[in-house]
Amino acid sequence: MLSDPIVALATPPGRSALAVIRLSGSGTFTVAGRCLRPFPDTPRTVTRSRLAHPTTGELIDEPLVVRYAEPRSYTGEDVVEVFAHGGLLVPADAVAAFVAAGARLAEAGEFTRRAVVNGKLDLLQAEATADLIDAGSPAQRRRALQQLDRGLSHRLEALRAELLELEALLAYDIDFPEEDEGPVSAERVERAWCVVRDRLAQLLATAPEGERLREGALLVIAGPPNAGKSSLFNALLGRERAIVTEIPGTTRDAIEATAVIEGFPFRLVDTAGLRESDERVERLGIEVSRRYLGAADLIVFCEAGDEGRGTGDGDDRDDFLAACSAPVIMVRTKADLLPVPRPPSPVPLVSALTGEGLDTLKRRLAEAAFGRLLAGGDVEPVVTRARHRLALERALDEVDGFRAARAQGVEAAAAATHLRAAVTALDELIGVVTPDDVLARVFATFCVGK
Ligand SMILES: Nc1nc2c(ncn2[C@@H]2O[C@H](COP(=O)(O)OP(=O)(O)OP(=O)(O)O)[C@@H](O)[C@H]2O)c(=O)[nH]1
Ligand SMILES: [Mg+2]
Repeated sequence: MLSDPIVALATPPGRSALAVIRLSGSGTFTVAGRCLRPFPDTPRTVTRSRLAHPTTGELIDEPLVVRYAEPRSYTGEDVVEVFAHGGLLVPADAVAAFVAAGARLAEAGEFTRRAVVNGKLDLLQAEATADLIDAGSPAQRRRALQQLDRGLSHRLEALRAELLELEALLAYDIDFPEEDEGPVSAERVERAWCVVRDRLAQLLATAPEGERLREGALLVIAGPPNAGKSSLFNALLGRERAIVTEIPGTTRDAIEATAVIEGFPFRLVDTAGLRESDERVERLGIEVSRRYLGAADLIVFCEAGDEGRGTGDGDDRDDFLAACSAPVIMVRTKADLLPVPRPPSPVPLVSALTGEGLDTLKRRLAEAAFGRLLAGGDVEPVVTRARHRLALERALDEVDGFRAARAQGVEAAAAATHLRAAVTALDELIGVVTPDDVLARVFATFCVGK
């Protein structure tokens, strides 16, 4: 693994009070020292310095500088952090000066990658770092922090230890194959197996909501024309994003926007009203609606409350609902138009106009899309990426393979290879043994400077 000195701007370019430039690698102090006078002589102490180009000597800024000596740094290498003034020119000139002094521009995620390689972070923590930066809702932030705190890593390590114990139980069988009833009974192995299998399956069961938490739940608002879909969409977003008129067929194309509902991330989609139409553009719009409905995590089906069973044909609606694979929450819109006292309604009433029923609807949406996470609080670890899910599926397959092999009378040593394979899957997931291509895939999505 290369440890040559790298440099990057750790903050986004643009008008700002400060910009942070970071350097890491062996020889970093020498490189940085060519540009910074004075160069801090004590680690972890802020020093006021002058930053100049190493060859022209031109003054670029008067920044604050901190140096961290390896291994006590983010990357585990010698690191220098420079707090310069922000804007477009100063940070760019500062980076250019360090490059002229011998540093190389860092690749995306290269600092964190080095932290992983040097054992400062495991792979799950590295991913959590990226998740924390990308978090757009409180639930995402809390989840990322928990994973950064090794919540998921601890759980996986515990699972790994249990698999190794199960393997150790078998060792008796391997050592004393002739004995009918060895010191470890078959029931004991079976019990231990059940415990590990359950834990693996439980963790794997968090994947759908965990992945949804990272990406935002796709919530599609559907229903007949003029049902108040766009009005509800705007009300949930808290801004007038979609056009609303009294003309049925107003919304043609699907409109997508992100929203935080009850602290959870959602991708809201407003769609064209569903009806038979001879109009070409509208028909295309309805086709788009159907595609979104096919991909939805959750559907809100609107019917106007003031029009009896709704503006749509009841059979159409039932056909539509039968064809949806995602959970559907029915709502009656325009509740304010209903007579008071309200007629009894089996479905929740909402009014985009007065806000009535919106809080209840929001809670139901969060419950429907993230019920398991809500129930587990922030304590239970959750898997949030396809990478995690695939590794756990592999581990579970091997654990099942182990039991099947035992049932078929395969000798203990051979059956145990399944347990080994399951342990390897968990090791790769945590990042104990990480093949280069796994590292490359994980860090491909990082930003430069992280
Ligand atoms: N009183 C009242 N009127 C509403 C409410 N929500 C929507 N409307 C009215 O109903 C009409 C249709 O609203 P939209 O939100 O455009 O309905 P839509 O379902 O998006 O309609 P299409 O895009 O044509 O399918 C407009 O005149 C809105 O002002 C509500 O909560 N109360
Ligand atoms: Mg609309």
